[in-house]
Amino acid sequence: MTQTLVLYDTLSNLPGNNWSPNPAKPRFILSYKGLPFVTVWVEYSDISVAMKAIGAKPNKRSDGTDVYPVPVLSDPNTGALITDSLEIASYLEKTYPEKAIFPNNSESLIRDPTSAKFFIGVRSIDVPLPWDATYGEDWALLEKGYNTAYEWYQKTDGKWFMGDTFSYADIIVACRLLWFKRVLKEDEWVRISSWHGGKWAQLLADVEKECKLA
Ligand SMILES: N[C@@H](CCC(=O)N[C@@H](CS)C(=O)NCC(=O)O)C(=O)O
Repeated sequence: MTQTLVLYDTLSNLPGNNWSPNPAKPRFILSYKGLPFVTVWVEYSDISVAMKAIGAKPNKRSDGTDVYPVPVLSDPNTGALITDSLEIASYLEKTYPEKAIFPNNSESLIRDPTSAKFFIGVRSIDVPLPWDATYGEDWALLEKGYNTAYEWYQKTDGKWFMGDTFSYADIIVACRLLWFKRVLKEDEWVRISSWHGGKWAQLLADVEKECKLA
């Protein structure tokens, strides 16, 4: 029987805690694959010290210094301790291949620099907090990112990024949306929800349902 995996995530004052987009990605995968897991919630200010203390590997900041972020996944079934949402996704797919999240060799697509278009598009959805009245221009940028993502979604017949095939790409998009939904003021989320005929609120709801998190 599979032993319970441990996901390290960061706390919030929101009901249910869950808000941060990168730790949300492994949460969606664990739930999608039906793996038993618990969450250890870490105060944002304690993340670095706490993750170093459990022996997690650091990531590199752009200036080359170490950072010890969440998510981190501990798997007592194998002894693995993995840092970084994409590394965790790879690990889970390799170790628990049932209910694939990288169908059609899409992991190499996400990792391949020549396929960066995909990733840049997903990243261009990313606009830093805080969201306030000065966001006029960034709203335009954000909407542009979603226009691009919408075009990609329109290129297939099904509701997922790969048509009828659910994949990690949908989880990435959904986790960004989840973050917006959780941290933005309600009217700001309503604004995003109104784009493309309600596509984004629907996609988030669909991915939550597919991952049994709804
Ligand atoms: N590339 C990492 C980024 C993770 C990340 O940015 N984590 C934030 C919380 S969402 C963090 O732990 N920051 C801690 C810090 O900066 O000290 C991933 O995808 O997992």
